[in-house]
Amino acid sequence: MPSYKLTYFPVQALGEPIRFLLSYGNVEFVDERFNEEDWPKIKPTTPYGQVPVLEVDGKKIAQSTAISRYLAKQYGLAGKNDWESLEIDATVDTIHDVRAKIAAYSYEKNETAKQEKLKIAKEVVPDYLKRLDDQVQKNGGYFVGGALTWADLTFVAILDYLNYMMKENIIEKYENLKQLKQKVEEVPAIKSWIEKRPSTDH
Ligand SMILES: N[C@@H](CCC(=O)N[C@@H](CS)C(=O)NCC(=O)O)C(=O)O
Repeated sequence: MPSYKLTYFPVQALGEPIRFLLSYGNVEFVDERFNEEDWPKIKPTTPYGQVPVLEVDGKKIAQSTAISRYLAKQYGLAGKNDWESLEIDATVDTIHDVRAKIAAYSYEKNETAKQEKLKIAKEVVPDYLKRLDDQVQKNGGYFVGGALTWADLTFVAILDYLNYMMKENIIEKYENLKQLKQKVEEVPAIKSWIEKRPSTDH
């Protein structure tokens, strides 16, 4: 069994899909959360100047989606064939497109630009969510193939972050997405991770 260490800010955000996956895989991992003020020291030690970074037997790797896909393959969460894997990738890319729209608004410092970006997010995000909700309905309660995949884990893992940035529960109106969240959170390994993880608002 390899040794795993995940390095990230002390929040869920982009670290959480990886933490969900490692928990699902029932592997031990060091959940290294550094304080904001230590980031300038850590940044040069990362592959691309960003986190999350996973160390696997001491080898460092960046990019949360690539890491999630790698772990998902090992835990049987990457689809039953290449087509399903492709559908999972497309879903995860879409989830990150939603995140990018919301983050553009949330991280904007200029008040005028911020209001404009909020307007865009409020137009675009519900459209994406409606489509994602329909997708879950058509696929037997999961995003792809009627079974749990890393697309489901990714969505539920970053939902608190999305809600925090939008200052609302973005899936309130989407019954299938709400059921998906409940289902993922009831997976025993995920449930016990959520119970034991440090409590943060996003
Ligand atoms: N595409 C990358 C994005 C990583 C990213 O944006 N990391 C942010 C934190 S969420 C970061 O390291 N920010 C500090 C910096 O860029 O100096 C991934 O998915 O891992």
